[in-house]
Amino acid sequence: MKNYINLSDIEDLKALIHDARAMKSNPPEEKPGKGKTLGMLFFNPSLRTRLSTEKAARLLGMEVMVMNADKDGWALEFEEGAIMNSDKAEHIKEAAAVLSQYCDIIAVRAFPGLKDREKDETELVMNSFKKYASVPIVNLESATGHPLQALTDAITIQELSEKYRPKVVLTWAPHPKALPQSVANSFTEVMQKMEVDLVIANPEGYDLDPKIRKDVRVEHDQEKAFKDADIVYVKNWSSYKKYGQVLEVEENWTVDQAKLKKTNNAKVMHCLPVRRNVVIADDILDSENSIVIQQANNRTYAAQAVLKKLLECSK
Ligand code: AN0
Ligand code: CP
Repeated sequence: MKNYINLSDIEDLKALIHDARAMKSNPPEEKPGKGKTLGMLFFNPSLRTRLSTEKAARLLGMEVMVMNADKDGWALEFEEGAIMNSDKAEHIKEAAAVLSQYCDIIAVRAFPGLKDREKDETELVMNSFKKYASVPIVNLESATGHPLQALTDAITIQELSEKYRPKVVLTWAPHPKALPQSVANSFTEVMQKMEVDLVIANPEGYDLDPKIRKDVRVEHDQEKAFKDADIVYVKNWSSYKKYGQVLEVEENWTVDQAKLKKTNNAKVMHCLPVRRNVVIADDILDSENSIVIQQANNRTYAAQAVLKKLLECSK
């Protein structure tokens, strides 16, 4: 593994999940990150990603530097050949090269603009760091994906898989703001690599990118999708078709206990942060059905497995 930008950077998902779970149950003594530095750049807010990745790096013995790049750094120019006489003070060419002098791994969070689909799909920020840095790049959630979250979700589902092939439903839920499709995309991708029966439930107009969905069953009736589900993964995303828009939805898609009745007493997951009683009702989040805290805890071990792999591969 040279970078961790997409799920396709994982060569052996089973082995990575196994390694993460082994480090969770039996914290290793050795510090493969001793003398190495992780630099993290955030162009957007974060609680879990920032702190779990820092914790993971420290568990490996690494030093950590974090920067709120949007607030504290120079505004970056990404365009090749730009005449920089306006508001952008520094080009990514210098920024990424300089960071590579200080860091052994660079991790970046950069959400989509959600205005121009083609532009977002070029993953300009992540790919520019990859192009101009000389050290591995980790995606902390980009325009189209959140692979550390997806690895976490795969670990969490494997921890509670009593069944050989659980039924997993990824359901859209309401949210007042336009959110990226990144979490839903990466979750869909990682579930396609696991032994699960995946169904995606979303209102009309909210179908995810067909290049990512492939042949996964999409249901526009949430109640029907929930039947006999073992795991319900709740997440909002803005429309892919009417790109970045929050569309009018008539039915109630908030997930509550009444809706879980149709399921096989499903465990409920969400990447967090979650808006209570808009996305998921209190009666689930405060119940035994919710595993969102266990899920968030696994962020540390997912990041630890990825950073360890990158350290090994860049030796
Ligand atoms: C972000 C999103 O939906 O992509 C981050 C989730 C991990 N969520 C919000 O902005 C609320
Ligand atoms: N799930 C997740 O990525 O949370 P943060 O946005 O708080 O990092």
